[in-house]
Amino acid sequence: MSELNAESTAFRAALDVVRDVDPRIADAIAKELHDQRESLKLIASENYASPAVLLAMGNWLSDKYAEGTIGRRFYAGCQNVDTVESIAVEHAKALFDAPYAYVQPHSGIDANLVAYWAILADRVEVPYLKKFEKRQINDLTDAEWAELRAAFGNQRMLGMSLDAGGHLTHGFRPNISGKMFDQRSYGVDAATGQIDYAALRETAKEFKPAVIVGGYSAYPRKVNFATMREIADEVGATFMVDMAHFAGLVAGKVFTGDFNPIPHAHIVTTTTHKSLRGPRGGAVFAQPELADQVDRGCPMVLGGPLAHVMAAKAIAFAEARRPEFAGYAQRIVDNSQALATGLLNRGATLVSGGTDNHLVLVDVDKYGLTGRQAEQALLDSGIVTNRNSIPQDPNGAWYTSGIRVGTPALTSRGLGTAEMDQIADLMHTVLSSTKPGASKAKFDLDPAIADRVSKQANEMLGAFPLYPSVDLGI
Ligand code: DSN
Repeated sequence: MSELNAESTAFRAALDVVRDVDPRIADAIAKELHDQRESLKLIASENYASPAVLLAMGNWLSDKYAEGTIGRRFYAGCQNVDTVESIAVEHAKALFDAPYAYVQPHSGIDANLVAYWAILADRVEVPYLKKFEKRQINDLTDAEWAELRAAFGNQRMLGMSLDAGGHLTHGFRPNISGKMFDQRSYGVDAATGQIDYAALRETAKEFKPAVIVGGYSAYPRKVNFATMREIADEVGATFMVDMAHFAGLVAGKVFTGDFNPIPHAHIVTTTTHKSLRGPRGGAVFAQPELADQVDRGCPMVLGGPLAHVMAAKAIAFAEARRPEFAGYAQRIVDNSQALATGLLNRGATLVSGGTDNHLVLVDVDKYGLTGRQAEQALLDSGIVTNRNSIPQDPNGAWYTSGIRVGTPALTSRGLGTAEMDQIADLMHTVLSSTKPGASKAKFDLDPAIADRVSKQANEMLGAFPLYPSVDLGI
């Protein structure tokens, strides 16, 4: 028998150790790899992290509490966590050419909360309440907190509307940001489906927000962050960008100049697991004047940092600094555009008519379907997508009228533009063969068609093995 490579040996050994305690967990982990290998994954926010990223997470760094910041912890014995966090920060700053990075957030929501707190704390300290100027915000009494909350006064946020592609954490009620802030939305131009910067400027002038949030989770176009910063400056707002979805495109230098948020925003948040291909987690980048406030993220907003995940973030940032990552980032967009072209050629309607980034938003109302019906019909045919609102969505946020598809994961797997055209064909076949049913969730799709598409999708995937270096031997 030939010798196993390092990745197979490592994952097999890890599963054996886990199996000794509860085989069901080892089986579920192994089955997840099997299921991912079989799945045509078009979820725009998912990806496949490298074996090095995955392996960096399974170790005793997980056992250490390290609240605080590098070299200034609330616990003793954090020297190795300091090393790991320092290296992650070093790679993050170099990767994004950012003056400051904070790599502790556990998720994108956490990163946004850290940023919101930092923005509010920064804005209140000097301009609003002279008497608190010299105080640490953490040392205030309850009475002073009450006074401070009243003094914050302008807690207005201007963010992208949900149906235009904004995210719940950009000031919407199901998220705490919708309670912290009085939110107003900017949207897209009805004709172009693209951000209407003139309307955004007018809304900003009238609403006078403390914070303008750029970024999205379902907008298929580039955003001009230079213009948004100009607008923020005109109204005295802090400009924050949530680049969770497109961080990999910034890291890979596909989004540069006016479209790179780092030089234009006061503060930028991200997740690390989407187009960036890292572990699940978040990070914050900021201009130096906000750094002290961001550093208070833990324990102000976050629980103890996950040192094992910070180790994996360091590996992911290091991988993204390699020259080949730029090629990967460009292929994500090439694939997305090929998928868009393939769908358009077959008669689909796309929000904004195409894409500049990693995602495509299909208007399935044009197929006579709700997003819910389309999502399930595609899933039944072996194609994993998610339903999403589209601008002025007639079906609301639950059923929706859109399907969001993204290419970061399949690009990691090695699929290219020819396969994207085939996928467009498979998607169009399913969507045009599906008939709406008695409710917004029910539909009718000939099982023979679903079966045929599923087999074709699987055949295509067979040529692009996922984690080819990992053989679990089962
Ligand atoms: N869940 C992510 C997405 O799918 O866009 C954002 O939170």
